[in-house]
Amino acid sequence: MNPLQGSTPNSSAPDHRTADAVVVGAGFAGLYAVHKLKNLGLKVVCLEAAPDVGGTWFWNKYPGARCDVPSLEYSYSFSEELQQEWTWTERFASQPEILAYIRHVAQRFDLRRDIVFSTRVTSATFDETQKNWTLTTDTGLRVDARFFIAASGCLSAARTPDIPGVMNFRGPIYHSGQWPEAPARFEDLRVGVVGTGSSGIQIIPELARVALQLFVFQRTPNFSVPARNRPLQRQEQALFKRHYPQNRKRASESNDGMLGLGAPTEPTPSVDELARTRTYIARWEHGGAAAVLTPYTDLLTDRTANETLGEFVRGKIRAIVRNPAIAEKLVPTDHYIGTKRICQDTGYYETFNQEHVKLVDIRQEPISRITETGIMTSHGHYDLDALIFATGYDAVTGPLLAMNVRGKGGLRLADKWAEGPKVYLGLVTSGFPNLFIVTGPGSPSVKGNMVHSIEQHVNFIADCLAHMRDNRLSLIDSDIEAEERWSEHVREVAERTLFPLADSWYVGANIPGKPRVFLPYVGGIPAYRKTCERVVANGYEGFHLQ
Ligand code: N01
Repeated sequence: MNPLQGSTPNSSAPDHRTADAVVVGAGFAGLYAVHKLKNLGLKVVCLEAAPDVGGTWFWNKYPGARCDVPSLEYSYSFSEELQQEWTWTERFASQPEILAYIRHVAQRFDLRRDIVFSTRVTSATFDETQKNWTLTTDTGLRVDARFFIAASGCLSAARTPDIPGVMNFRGPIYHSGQWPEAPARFEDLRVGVVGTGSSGIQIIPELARVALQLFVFQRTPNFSVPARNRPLQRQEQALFKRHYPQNRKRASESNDGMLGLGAPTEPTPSVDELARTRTYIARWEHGGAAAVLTPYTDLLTDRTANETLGEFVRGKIRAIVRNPAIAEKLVPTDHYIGTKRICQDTGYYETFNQEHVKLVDIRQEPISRITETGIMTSHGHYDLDALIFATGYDAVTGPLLAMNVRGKGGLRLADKWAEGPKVYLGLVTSGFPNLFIVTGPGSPSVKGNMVHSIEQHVNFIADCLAHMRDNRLSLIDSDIEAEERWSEHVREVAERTLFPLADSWYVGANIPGKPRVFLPYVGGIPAYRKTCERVVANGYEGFHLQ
């Protein structure tokens, strides 16, 4: 018998399936996992909560949703034909275009037949006797599989704050990360947006175009830089495609998996203030978060260096927003620039120069409750016809814990991670054999080009499964000490930077009670990849294979 294949006999019941691998999620990660594992000859079932493929790009249909990684790079590299045949229209792709691309991939590689849509996993339990995972779902479907590939995403557990009275509101309520299929209408309405992270900052300028009045309820201002999105010229796209493999390789050698403007080589003190400001201006004009954050080596490790850029961007905000009192409210002062995920916008700060847009600083006037007709703050009532929460996610660990995962001896993942996640290489957590997490905690994931990191992880997993098949191995777990050492390394690397200082979702600060642990690995994609390669070269060092 092939040791990778599940031992449970196939059931004829329509609500019970068996597979070699069950993949949860049909976004970029899940689709590629299905493709790779099928190519290994495995029987794969993919479970997806949404009615279609796309993952985050299915759910985030809000006005203005757009990627902040250049479209030519935010795409799969595994198929030269695919990357040659697809045409991107803009420098930074919009949500509809990315979703169309993902649908094309699903079609082109015939992946839909392996996906069960509109099916949310409610539990995942490891059976030590059978050496199988059993996943149950909200539709009654049960899947037994030897391998469980969690491709459930880092930013898929949307979070709506528990504000009193929210159920009473008579108008429509939206969450940016759970946007409905049916078109939402805001023309001539009085609209409230709660939250000014990346999502809110994209939604707000779009709504300002159509809403009668727009009220932005801001708790903490964020740094945002202009995207300077534009149509892609046919020639520049053709040139890029001509050198696609080389471009991908160069990108994989950068810390964030993107080409950008090249890796910085010198720290801020190596140039005088005038030269530095010129560089900051050039980067600001070039546009894109990555360009603004990467001219010098010490911007995310040294407070003084960071403040040179922070002050530059604060100056830009003050120059754009005409009312100085409003500008001051929009200027971030509670964190070092880039230590919370920096936002990328099109006309965000300019929006506040419009008469019908009002910034409500809810630190000065806290929201007391939501009423049938709007939001009540300590200062008064804001009449609203529609309400949008752009209030973020229980990031990275949230989607995994939501699946109610139980490993060996009935150990709950939630209990194992009560003090924070421990995941060897961000891929495997001990006590949960044959569970692979794609872009899990402790891997570069959200700190770079996600598609790049997804491909690297899925390739690692597929190679590992091939190795297991070839060596007649059926179980993989991580060594508890290797996992501890890796978690410690992830923490140490983060401590060398300014990242842990910010109250960001990177440390779980947005979720009450979530342990404060820096979740992604910030040692850079090349260093991470080399570690993975070394682990494999040393016979899967740090893993237990049986
Ligand atoms: O979520 P966020 P997001 N009352 O957590 C506020 C990716 N992404 O969906 O800072 C009032 O960043 C909260 O305020 P505060 C990207 O990685 C990428 O915007 O907690 N306000 C904050 O302002 C991004 O980082 C793209 O004080 C409340 C906001 O809600 C990640 O997704 C686009 C509140 C949440 O900001 C998440 O971004 C979109 C409350 N009770 C998203 N609770 C691109 O590629 C929370 N807030 C461009």
